[in-house]
Amino acid sequence: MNDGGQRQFGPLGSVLVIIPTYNEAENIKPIVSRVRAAVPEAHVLVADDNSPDGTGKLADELAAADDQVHVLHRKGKEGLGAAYLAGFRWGMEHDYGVLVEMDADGSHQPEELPRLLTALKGADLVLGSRWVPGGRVVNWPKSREFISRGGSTYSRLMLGLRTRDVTGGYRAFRTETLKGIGLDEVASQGYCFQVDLARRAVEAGFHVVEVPITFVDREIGDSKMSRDILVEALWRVTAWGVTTRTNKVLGRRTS
Ligand SMILES: Nc1nc2c(ncn2[C@@H]2O[C@H](COP(=O)(O)OP(=O)(O)OP(=O)(O)O)[C@@H](O)[C@H]2O)c(=O)[nH]1
Ligand SMILES: [Mg+2]
Repeated sequence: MNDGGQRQFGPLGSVLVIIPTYNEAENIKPIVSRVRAAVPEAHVLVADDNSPDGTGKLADELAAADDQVHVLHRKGKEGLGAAYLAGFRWGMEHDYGVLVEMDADGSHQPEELPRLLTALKGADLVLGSRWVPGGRVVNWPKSREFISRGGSTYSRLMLGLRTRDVTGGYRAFRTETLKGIGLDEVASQGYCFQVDLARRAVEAGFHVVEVPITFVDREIGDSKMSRDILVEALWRVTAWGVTTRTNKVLGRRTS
C-alpha cells in the first residue's frame, strides 16, 4: 500500500453511488431517499438484474421523479461483480469523478458516506471498514461475523495486504483509480470481487485508506449469500495468493 504522503490529490468531481439490486423491492425506495438526503449533490445508479420482484420498475419510478437517479437494467442475474462492472462503465461514460459501491439493504448507511468522501480527498480508494478501531457490526449472527472476519484474515495473509476489511462492499473510488486497476481482467463474480479490486488497487500502488463504519445487518428481504459465492472466494483468493508468492520468488511483477 502506497502511503500517499507526498502525493497531491486532485478535486473529487461529481459523485455517483452505484446500488446493485436483485429482489430489493422493499429496500430500494428507502435506500435511495437516504442517499439523496445524506449527500444531496450525489447521483444514484441502480444496477438491477431484472429482479423478479419488480425492483427495476420501482427504480424507474424513482428515476422519473428525480433527475439525479438513474437505472441500469440488466438482462438477468449475473452476480454482484458483473453488476458493479457495468455500473462502473456507465459512470465512466458519464464522466463522474467518484464511483461509490453501496448495498441496497441498509447494511451500508448512507449517512456515513460524507466521511468516506472526505477521506477520499486524500486517497485513491476509501474502504468502509468493520474491522478497524471504531468500526463495528450490528445485529450480525456470530456465524456471519466469523465467516467475514475469517475471509478478510485469510485474504490478507494470502495476498500480503495490510488493510483490515478486504471483503467489505462499502467503498468510494476515484474514477481514475478504477481506470488504473484494469477492469477488463476482473472475472470475479461474488464477494471475492471486492477482494479482487482491493488487491489490484494495492498492487497498482494506489493509496488505500480505511474508514470505520457501522455495518447494520439487513432487516428486510432475502440474502444472496450462498455456498457457491464462498467457494468462489476461497479458490480465487488461494489461486491469487499462490501466484503472488510464486512471482515474488521468481522476482516478477504480478499481473
Ligand atoms: N444486480 C445484482 N445485484 C446483486 C446480485 N447479488 C446481490 N446483489 C445485490 O448486492 C447487494 C449485496 O447483496 P446481499 O444479499 O445483501 O449480500 P450480503 O450483504 O452479503 O448478505 P445479507 O445482507 O445477509 O443478505 C444487495 O444490494 C443485493 O441486492 C446480483 O446478482 N445482481
Ligand atoms: Mg446485505
